[in-house]
Amino acid sequence: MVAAKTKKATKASKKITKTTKKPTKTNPRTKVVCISHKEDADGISSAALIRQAFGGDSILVDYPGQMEAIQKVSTDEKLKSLYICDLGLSKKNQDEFVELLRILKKNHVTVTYIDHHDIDPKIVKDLEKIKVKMIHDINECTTVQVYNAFKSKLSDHAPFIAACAAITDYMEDRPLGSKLLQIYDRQFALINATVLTYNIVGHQKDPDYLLYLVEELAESKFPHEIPNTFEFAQIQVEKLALIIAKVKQGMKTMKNIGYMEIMDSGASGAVNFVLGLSGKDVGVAYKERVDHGIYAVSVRGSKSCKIHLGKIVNLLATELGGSGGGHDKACGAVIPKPKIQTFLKEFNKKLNQ
Ligand SMILES: [Mn+2]
Repeated sequence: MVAAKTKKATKASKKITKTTKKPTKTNPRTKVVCISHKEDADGISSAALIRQAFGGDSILVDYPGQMEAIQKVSTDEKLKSLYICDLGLSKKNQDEFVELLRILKKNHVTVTYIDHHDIDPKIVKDLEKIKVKMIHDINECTTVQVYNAFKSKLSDHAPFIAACAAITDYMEDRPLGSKLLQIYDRQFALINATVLTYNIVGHQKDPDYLLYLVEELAESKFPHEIPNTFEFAQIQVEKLALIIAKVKQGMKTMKNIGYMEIMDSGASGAVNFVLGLSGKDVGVAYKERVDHGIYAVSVRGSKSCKIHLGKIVNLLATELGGSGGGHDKACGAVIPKPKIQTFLKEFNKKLNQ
């Protein structure tokens, strides 16, 4: 519409006088893009609410893919406004993140970073200095923060999506998250959050389906209204039951951790079982990424674990030439293949304090 109007106007002005200068100075930047986390309901739901509020395109990435995605969109000359959601930073990528955003700001792109992962205070200062809009609270999940910041542009269905995201991030007991959950029947929200999560987890290799989920949620659909979600969730549940059996057989322990190498499912799907079945306060599951020469590591802490696991993992993974980080009781890392045993031993040691 806008383009057509401009064309018309140009034609009309040409008729009047040929010497009228072309409107070359008008800003060609019109595009809105949201880069969000693809691996869980908080990331997918954040992308959905941003889409509902501002339109535009969604790009879904995992932690290792986030820098490449930001780099790629920053070369888009049409980009006007970029939202980055639910993508925590680590020692390894935080400086590059600031640099990429600095370039975007120089190009007059509006950048909004919304997240709840632990962040280096120095990086917060750097981002504020270059005038990135920061919405950052480690006490509420990202979707709840997106909802809270932009609710005037969102439908009355949006709090439900935010409540589902809070549930799957274990943050439905926080001040804002719990208020949103209160609007709905708890069981109704739980089953929807769980079905959504199983559909996200089971479609990690199907980017089109994940984008379809973002669209459906942005159109105010409940997860249960999206075709075949329950059937798909049932298949996932059955797969998980098989993983439980395997963890019972293959899990090992050290003094402070239960751990297991996972061969035929995702590490993040198995790690809660490793934690629970080991009886330890910390569970570790790791899976080899054969082509990359690394292990993808998932770490979870029990309720009685008082150490901030994300901070320890960030430091240790960086020391070993990998990267990592996250929350106090749920975090992840990428560890070079030959260093995995060192990682386990050192991690176990650091938990002695
Ligand atoms: Mn999150």
